[in-house]
Amino acid sequence: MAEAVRRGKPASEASGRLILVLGDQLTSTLSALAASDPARDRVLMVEAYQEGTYVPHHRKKIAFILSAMRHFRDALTAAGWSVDYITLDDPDNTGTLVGEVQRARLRHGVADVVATEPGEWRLKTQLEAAQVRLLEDDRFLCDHAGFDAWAAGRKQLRMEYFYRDMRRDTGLLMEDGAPTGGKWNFDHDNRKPPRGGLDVPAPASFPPDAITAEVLDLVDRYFPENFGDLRPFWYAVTAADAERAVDHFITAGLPSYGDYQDAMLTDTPFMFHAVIALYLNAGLLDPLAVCRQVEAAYRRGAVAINAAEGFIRQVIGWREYVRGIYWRFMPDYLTRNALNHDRPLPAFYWTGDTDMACLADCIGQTKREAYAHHIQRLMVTGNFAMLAGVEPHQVHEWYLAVYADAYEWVEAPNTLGMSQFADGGVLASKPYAASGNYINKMSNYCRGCRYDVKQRVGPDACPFNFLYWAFLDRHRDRFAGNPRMAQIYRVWDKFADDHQATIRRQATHFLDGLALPAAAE
Ligand code: FAD
Ligand code: DLZ
Ligand code: SF4
Repeated sequence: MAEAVRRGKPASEASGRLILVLGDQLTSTLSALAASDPARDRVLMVEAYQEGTYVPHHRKKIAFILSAMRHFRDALTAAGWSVDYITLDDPDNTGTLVGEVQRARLRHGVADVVATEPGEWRLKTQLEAAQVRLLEDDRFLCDHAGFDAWAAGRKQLRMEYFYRDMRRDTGLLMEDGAPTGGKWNFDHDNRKPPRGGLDVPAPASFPPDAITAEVLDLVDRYFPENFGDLRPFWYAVTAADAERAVDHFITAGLPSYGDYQDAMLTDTPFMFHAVIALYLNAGLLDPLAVCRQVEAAYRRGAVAINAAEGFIRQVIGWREYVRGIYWRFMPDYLTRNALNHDRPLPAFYWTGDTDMACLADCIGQTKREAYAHHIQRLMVTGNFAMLAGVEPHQVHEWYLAVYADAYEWVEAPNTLGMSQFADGGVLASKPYAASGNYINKMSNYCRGCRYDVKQRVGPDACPFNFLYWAFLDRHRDRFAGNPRMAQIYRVWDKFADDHQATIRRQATHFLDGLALPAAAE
């Protein structure tokens, strides 16, 4: 990494270079632009068919990226840059980023191509092989060297300690070197179950303009087989509108963000969440600026400390931490399968067609909106895949495809590490496995479900229940010695032998009966 980054030359030594700007690099201060000169150098942006299909990205996600790219092209042009913008339907478009870099080199007689490093190992190796010089991505608060220095010599890379250092570094919610409110973490206040009559705001939405309308037609034509509903399309596609979405969140969602961070309600996809990860990750928002706005809301008394701290922890803590983990452990991270899971992903992940109400709701909204909030991703779809023993790489590809905010640097550690325990405990000290009881406590899903969350076995038993116990039983050798799991194994050990046998049998029968996607059958 550092090798590739160091190869960047200062602008004064270069002339007439090409600057490749990727679909998630829509930031006017991007390192590759800052190191170049609009009077001499030329920007290259490419709508690449391959980038939309190497996993079947959600159609809303593709439309978001392409429309935001086109708006960014216009902003660059207005700022004096020459931009080669290759559209998806350009008859000469080779369909790949590297193919378009080579064509642009020939077109302009330029060998020197520079880019800010991509957020995916796959693309980084492709660009390096094509002799594209990569500059460090300085849109993050913690660079690669900073993360490595933090990680060096530690046995365990726990997010909480990383987060405290980020608070000290940024000064966010700090008073004379101590955390505001006397505690680093107010997570204990952030686990309220949902209650009836909650007034949940809708996220800010933006009607498609002419550029977006054209992109929607293009996506319809080029990606008919991809996952998800394209319309209605309501995302922001410019930095200015993304900032409006932040303002809206701070007024409407943030006051209840902390309290109901883990709560889930049927047909209420966004709860009090910010719905800004797609904008942050595409470069339309600056993470530190957003956190400073949230801190300011706390300081003027508009929101409580548990809301402000909870939000800031996600952005300067988790977001930066998972990026550090990704680059530190790639490329082998992607192949990890510590629990040796090997089942194919069930077909209903692509359709939402299941009797399990919690999964049907989370997958249904994912299809419609390319969005689910953290607890839905972790404790419903992720939890089920792990309890069912699904091969983690298939789970990873699903998450990478279906969410508008998904790029590998952030998606893979969350999926493989946090939700599937496939990294063997790099990220989490114990698996996020839970029975139906957790889902029942944190949502109203079970009330409308064909299964009975109170039953462990039998024809009406909630599948999360018998799958949970069968999972713990299967992985006893790995987890029974974990002090945080000892109590739960004591409960299992008190079950009668025939009850344990019934649980095992029902889990196997249920999993063997799950429909698989056509290709896996
Ligand atoms: P909010 O809940 O409002 O949080 C505010 C911001 O904090 C988010 O916008 C995001 O930038 C950041 N954040 C919160 N949690 C995390 C986290 N665990 N890791 C990194 N950033 C975080 N997030 C992605 O941005 N892209 C992904 O591809 C992605 N895949 C995930 C896969 C799984 C299995 C899980 C369990 C989580 C994943 N997350 C991912 C983290 C989290 O679910 C999303 O960031 C969040 O749901 C985005 O919605 P929001 O903007 O409303 O977030
Ligand atoms: C995800 C995506 C999609 C769907 N399309 C494009 C594209 O047409 N052009 C482009 O430059 N980038 C696209 N991307 C983002 C990349 O696939 C990749 O995920 C990120 O650039 C990694 O940082
Ligand atoms: Fe999900 Fe089980 Fe509740 Fe049904 S009963 S909604 S399957 S947790």
